[in-house]
Amino acid sequence: MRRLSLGTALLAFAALLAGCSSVPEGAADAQALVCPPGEEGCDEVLPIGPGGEVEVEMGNFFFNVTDGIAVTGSVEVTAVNISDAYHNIEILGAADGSFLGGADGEAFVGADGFETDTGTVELFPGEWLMVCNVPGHRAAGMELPLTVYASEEEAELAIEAGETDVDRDRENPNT
Ligand SMILES: [Cu+2]
Repeated sequence: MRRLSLGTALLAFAALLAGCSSVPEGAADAQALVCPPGEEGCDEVLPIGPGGEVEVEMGNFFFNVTDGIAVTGSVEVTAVNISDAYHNIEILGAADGSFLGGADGEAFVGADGFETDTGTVELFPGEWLMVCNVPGHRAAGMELPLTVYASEEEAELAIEAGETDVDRDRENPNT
C-alpha cells in the first residue's frame, strides 16, 4: 500500500512536470516572433491568467503608468489623454491582433484630446512595449515598457519591492 501510494505520487509529479502548461520565460517574445496573430492556428494561443488593470496617462509625447498592475491574461488598460491631441496605444507583439513590430498596427485604445478610453489586450508574461502608432509619435517619445507578471503572487512581490511600472515617470521632454 505504501509502495503504491509512493508510485502514484511519483507519477503525479512526473505528470505535473511533463504537462505543465505555464508559459516559459521569453514566451512573449516567442509568441511575437514565431506565431504572429492573424496567421492560421496562432490566434488560439492565448495567455491564461487572472489578467489585471492598468491606468496609463498619455500626452505630447509620452506615456506614464499611473496605477494598477498587469498580470498575464486579459489586461484592461484605461488610457487617459491629458493632452489636446489624439493618441492611442498599440502593444507591439500582442497576442490578440496587434501588428508585430510595425507602425501600421492595431491600437486597442485611442482617445481624442482630454478624453479617456478603455480596452483590453491579451498578454503573456514578460516585458512588452506600448507605443502610440500615430505617425511620428513613437519617435517623439511615445513608447514605454509594460511589465506583465506571470502570477498575482509575482505581481505582489514586485509591488512590495517597489518595482512596478507605476510612477516610473520619465522626463517629459515638453516641460
Ligand atoms: Cu500619440
